[in-house]
Amino acid sequence: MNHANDLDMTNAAREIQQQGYTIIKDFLSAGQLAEVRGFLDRRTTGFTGRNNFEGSCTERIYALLTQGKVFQDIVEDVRIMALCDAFLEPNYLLTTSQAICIFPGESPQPWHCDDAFYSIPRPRRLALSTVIAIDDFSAENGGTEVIPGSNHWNDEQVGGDYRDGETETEADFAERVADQSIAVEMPAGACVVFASSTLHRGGANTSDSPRRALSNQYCQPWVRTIENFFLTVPREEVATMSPKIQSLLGYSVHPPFMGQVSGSHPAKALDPGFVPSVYRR
Ligand SMILES: O=C(O)CCC(=O)C(=O)O
Repeated sequence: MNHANDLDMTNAAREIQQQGYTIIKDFLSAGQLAEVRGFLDRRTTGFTGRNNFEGSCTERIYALLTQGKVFQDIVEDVRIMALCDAFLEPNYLLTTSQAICIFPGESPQPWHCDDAFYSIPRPRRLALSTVIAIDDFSAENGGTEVIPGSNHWNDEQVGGDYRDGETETEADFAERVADQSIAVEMPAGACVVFASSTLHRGGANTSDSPRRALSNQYCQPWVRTIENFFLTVPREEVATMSPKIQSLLGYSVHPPFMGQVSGSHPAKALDPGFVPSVYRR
């Protein structure tokens, strides 16, 4: 397995293009890792997901970038921005920002890709996902599993269950790909970056400790985002964030006019007292 580890993301971008994923080994600084761990120690409640995708033994904290500057710094890390620049069109968006804590006893997630809900034929380039290890990832504790090269698969190869449930069950699919998948084993602080079309899943946690991770995902500027950050992040708070984060949250225009607010640039909506022109009398 190759490891991208420096500020030059050329090799990492090539790996994502060729095999569907890359690993940035020393992604978080020691300070960032300690800060994230402190937050998760205070904030995880044991509240778990509502289905086998979210995970019945998995806790997720969404809109994570609202929970401190450290999370915003991780979202706009220069290495990830370089990969987004390489894979996505200018004005790309943050589509989700979450913590994923897989507790002992969790079963594997269904195999999936993070762009399954966009009805555009595969292969496609719609988004880029990151999973950042907050604990060491192993095959036993639920380290992310990926199917190398599956970013190149077409709709037929991916099978039915992930589109319409008609041609192949989840169990049949899991059996078909069993000898093609690998568990990403990486130290805490490392980050796996993959094309959203790469098939992957959170693994089963058969260990006796949680496997904690962060996942920030980025999408093309012309698709709908998973999280609706316009409603989760108050505008006064967005106004305190960096211009890059503001743009990632949708306070940008994708030319010629996607994202406009009553004919104005959406960044104007961050001025206190902004009133969309349609309401001005
Ligand atoms: O937790 C993981 O390792 C992967 C999670 C994932 O793929 C997802 O929730 O979409």
